[in-house]
Amino acid sequence: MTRVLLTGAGGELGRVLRQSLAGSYDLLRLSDVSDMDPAGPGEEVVRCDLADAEAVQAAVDGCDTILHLGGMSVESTFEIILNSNIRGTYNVYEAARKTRARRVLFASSNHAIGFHTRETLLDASAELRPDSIYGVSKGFGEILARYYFDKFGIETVCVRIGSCFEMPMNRRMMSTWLSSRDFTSLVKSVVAADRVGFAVVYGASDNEPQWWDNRQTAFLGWRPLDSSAAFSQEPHIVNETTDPNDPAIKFQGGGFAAAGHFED
Ligand code: NAI
Ligand code: 15L
Repeated sequence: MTRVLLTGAGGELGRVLRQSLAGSYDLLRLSDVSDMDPAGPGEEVVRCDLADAEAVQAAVDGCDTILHLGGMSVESTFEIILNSNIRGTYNVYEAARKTRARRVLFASSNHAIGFHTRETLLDASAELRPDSIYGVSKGFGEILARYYFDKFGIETVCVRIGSCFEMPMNRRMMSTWLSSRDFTSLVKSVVAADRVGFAVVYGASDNEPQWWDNRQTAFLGWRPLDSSAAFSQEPHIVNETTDPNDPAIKFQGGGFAAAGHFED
């Protein structure tokens, strides 16, 4: 039996997974604070604010696998990030511990390592260098996941998602782009693996140029099939002008690294 909870099911990637994972598991329970379509076959829909521990417990109960995508997905106020990403992720792990869930896929972000320069090839052991309070919250989620594995044996794969959109929107995304198809196959690999322990994988397609090395998670057997190269001749990619000293070009996090502090 594989009973899966998907948080953030009403968001962009949640909606992608709802469609692409349909029928793959015994149950796909969909949860979000925002509106979602009514449940279809094999689905349950549970509205819940991640900051509400009791509601999160009810959403997690009965699920062995959690795809934790819910939360603030860009830079914001500390208050919002605290409730959605920090408290919210803590609530998910506490509920997982109490219900003895087996495995979590944590939707981390490249912004947890966004202050590494583009000429640095990163692997799973790279130092966290968040480029924003949003990135800090993803680093928190990763270290929390580490703790829940070491102390309670709850497995996690932290997926440092690059840029999962229909196509790369700028030259930076030629390296960070992740197709929906590759994202789905990565999620399926994480759910299907016999054992994952605690692991960090970069969610990027088979792009050129590469900034990230996933050899440490070869055990997942995940092979991205798409590549940003298919978009290399798009006018918005060819014609983009870049200044190597611009922080948005220097750092992997791009505009997040270049931006000022959100609360200023
Ligand atoms: P999104 O913003 O479209 O979806 C996030 C969902 O989380 C929304 O439906 C929102 O209502 C829900 N949410 C926010 N706060 C909540 C709360 N307190 N309680 C319950 N639900 C709450 O973001 P997207 O693009 O779908 O991303 C999904 C996850 O993947 C996010 O955690 C994001 O940080 C991460 N990610 C996405 C990337 C991308 O390229 N789309 C890149 C890197 C990370
Ligand atoms: C993210 O973490 C965001 O959720 C997404 O909206 C994009 O900004 C992405 O990173 C990116 O770096 O392109």
